[in-house]
Amino acid sequence: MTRRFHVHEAGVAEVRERGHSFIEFTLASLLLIVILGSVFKVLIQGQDVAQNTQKQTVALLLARDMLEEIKGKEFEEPGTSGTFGREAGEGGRNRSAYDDVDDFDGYGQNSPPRDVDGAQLGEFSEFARSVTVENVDAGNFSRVRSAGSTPFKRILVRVSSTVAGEADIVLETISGRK
Ligand SMILES: [Ca+2]
Ligand SMILES: [Ca+2]
Repeated sequence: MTRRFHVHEAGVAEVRERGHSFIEFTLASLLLIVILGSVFKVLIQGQDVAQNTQKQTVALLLARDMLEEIKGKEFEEPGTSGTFGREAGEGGRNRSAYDDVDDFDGYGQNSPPRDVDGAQLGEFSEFARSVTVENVDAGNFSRVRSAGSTPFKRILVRVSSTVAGEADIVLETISGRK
């Protein structure tokens, strides 16, 4: 009897131990799922940040590319003074005939952006690029003056994403009559 009792005790102990093992295994599994969930979340967030940073860099390069192109032009139509806007033969999306900075005023909003000959840059279809040029006050560059009236022009290049909620990149510079 005594022996059988011991066997029974051992059996109960074994069942209890199995019960503990099962609970521990379940808890460990749940913990692992929670940890893996957090790890995946961090990885996905990291990927989003990296993609966003890459897009912002591309937008910045597109804006800088246009700004450099404009900065390489004359302050106003060669041989004139106080003129503003595109002259004859400088129309449309083809910028190859643009020779002064205000020729770019109102250029765009082009999505995708276009190269100097007006061809669409299809690989940047997620972006739109536009330009604004304004005469500004000689003593206060944030004050806009009528077109052609001052020796300073503010050039604004804006690159925006076609994806809603993403911030625009805006580059600005002041060009002065030399
Ligand atoms: Ca012009
Ligand atoms: Ca011109």
